[in-house]
Amino acid sequence: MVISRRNFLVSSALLAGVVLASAPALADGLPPLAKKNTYKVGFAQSESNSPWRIAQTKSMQGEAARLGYQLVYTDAASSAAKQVADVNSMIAQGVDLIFISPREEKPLVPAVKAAKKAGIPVILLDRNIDQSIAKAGEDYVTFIGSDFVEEGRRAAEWLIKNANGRTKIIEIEGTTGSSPANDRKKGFDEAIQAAGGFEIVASQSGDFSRDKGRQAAETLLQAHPDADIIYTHSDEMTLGAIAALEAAGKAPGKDVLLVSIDGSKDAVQAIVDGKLGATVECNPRFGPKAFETLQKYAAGEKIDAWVKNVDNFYDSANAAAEVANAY
Ligand code: GYE
Repeated sequence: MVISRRNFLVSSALLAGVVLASAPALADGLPPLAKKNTYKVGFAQSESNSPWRIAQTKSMQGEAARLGYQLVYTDAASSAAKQVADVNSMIAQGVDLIFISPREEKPLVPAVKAAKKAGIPVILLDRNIDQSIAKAGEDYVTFIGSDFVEEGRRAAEWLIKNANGRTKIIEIEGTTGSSPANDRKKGFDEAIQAAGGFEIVASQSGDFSRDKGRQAAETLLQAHPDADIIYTHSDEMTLGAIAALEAAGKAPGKDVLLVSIDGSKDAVQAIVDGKLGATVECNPRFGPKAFETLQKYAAGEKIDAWVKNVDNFYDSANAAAEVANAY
């Protein structure tokens, strides 16, 4: 087929029109979201390896179903590269908005920017991305989640009051490069240093997983047999550390004091059983707040850069009463 000059010009203009329609003039602003009765929304989950993740996914799916919205759900199976591909496929499917729980702070930044470029607003859930290269209100609408620095600080404050002469701490960190691992370390380490009298004898990642937490605890307990405190950044890793202690013939809660973060049912039960000292809740129930934020955004309301979740706290004073309410 021979394309005439006129046809060529018309089709170029059409093409330009199409490109403009799918990528509105955003300049520095965020992509708008039309007010509609129903939406097709993406949720790019990072992994499903803990009760925390499962509770979060359930809360998102439950609220989407309640509202009658279509939810395109993906599970990155602990791979930041897969999560980037998942977001790109949601962009290709033309969803109205994408919720992302970014596994790590840096690798998800290009995916967030690609969504903006395609005219799709992004709301970050539970973990943040690197604030030196991406910003709420510019690259994404907002971050909904807990104050992880505060969570680490609360764990330290409980420990400072309840250590009873114990001083040598093993710290088991979350996923390297994730915002909760960075911030829970910062909050805890700073408060412990300020209190004085404690020593963090080793600090190593357990990737927020029960089995890797168990392995890290096993290795670090061998290298530091005199450690008498274990702080981990998540309950799954704490449950792994409890298993490692028991395998080494030590009594968790007595020989070694444990303090944790997340507030899962198994961890609250471990407090009732006297094996775990305390756990700072990290609230995983995002659904209602996530979709309410979407609706506010569509209505043109101003959204704060950080929509904070409120966290509970469990120790021997309330664990028995609260275990039924924990996730
Ligand atoms: O604490 C941990 C999970 O990102 C805040 O991720 C979340 C953390 C949660 O794997 O257990």
